[in-house]
Amino acid sequence: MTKESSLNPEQIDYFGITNPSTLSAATKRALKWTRLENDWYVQFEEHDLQGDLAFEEGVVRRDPSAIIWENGKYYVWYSKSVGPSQGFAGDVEQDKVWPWDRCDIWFATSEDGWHWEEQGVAVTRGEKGAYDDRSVFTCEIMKHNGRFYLCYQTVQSPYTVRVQNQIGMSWADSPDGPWVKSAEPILSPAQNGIWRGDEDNRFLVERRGDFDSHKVHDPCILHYRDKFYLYYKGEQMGEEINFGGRMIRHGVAISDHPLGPYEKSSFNPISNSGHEVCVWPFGGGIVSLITTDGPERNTIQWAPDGINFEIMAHIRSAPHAIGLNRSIDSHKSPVACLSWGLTHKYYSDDYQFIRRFSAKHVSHHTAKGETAV
Ligand code: AAL
Repeated sequence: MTKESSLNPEQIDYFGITNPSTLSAATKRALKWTRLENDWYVQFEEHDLQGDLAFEEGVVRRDPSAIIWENGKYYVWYSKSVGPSQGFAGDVEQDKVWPWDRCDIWFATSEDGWHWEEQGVAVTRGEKGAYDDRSVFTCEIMKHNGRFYLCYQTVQSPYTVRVQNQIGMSWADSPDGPWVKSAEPILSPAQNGIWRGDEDNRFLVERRGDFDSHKVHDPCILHYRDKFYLYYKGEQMGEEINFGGRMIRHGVAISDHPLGPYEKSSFNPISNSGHEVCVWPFGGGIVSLITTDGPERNTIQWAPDGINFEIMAHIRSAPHAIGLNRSIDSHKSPVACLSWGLTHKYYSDDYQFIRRFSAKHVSHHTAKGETAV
């Protein structure tokens, strides 16, 4: 606890304290703030795109990958499906249960990042009986040593409530493909939860198991410290609501080779808040934008070792499912790589479309004609 005697005149002046001998609980907390500079703050805006990625009636385009610059243009990959979703009440063998069910991974290119041309399908669902026969979706791109790696979520049919989601991978020597698929998933849920009964209900459990006992989602691989760090979102069997949001956590799995095998870190979970994974290298460590769920939602965090994250900034809000612009040098400043990229927006529960975000660093608040110091 801060003692009044330990306060110096600068602190009293900076925090505008009326009487140092009667500090409120809020002021005692403020005196413990470790970061007073603004280098990690951003404010976001969202904008419509032009061309093939603009909203299209009856079509789902969502969860854009990172953007990369190749062959004189930007490339992005994303989940694409058509038609409305029926949910889980009907025949899950025949129906489309979610907008991200019955997806393939498509790609588009753009010279200016505003006007996009859809180029076609990159990775399709597998043959009947394969681990990815129902949907391939929510992908991320990595270029390493001249080769392109797409990792993505996979589901095997039937898409029941209790079905597990895994992570698959394809690779190619050109961003235009052709893509070669891994024969097996590169990451699977922990197998240590136990369902209660046979009802297709994900909230009924004997034991929850690890934070990723039900689904592994939102993969993103970064080449870091001579290894490959696969960051992902875990969903747990018997998930609960906590702090007004879903109980979503992040983990990391590490490999010597982009194709794996990936070993889950013993430190998992490495975040107890967040949703879609959004990570980039900076300052010798890894930055993570934590959105949507958990008590630490709307924060920007940094881990000097890629694993032990601390909160660097609380921000007002953040776009969903960000596809970062990897052509920006993320080492320039903590939030440089957020200057623009892609996101998705819900037109309705059935249809989502891809948009562009921009973000600016917040360093002053001035009126028109007023000068900041
Ligand atoms: C997204 C991601 C994953 C989920 C679904 C599609 O926001 O977290 O991709 O499976 O929603």
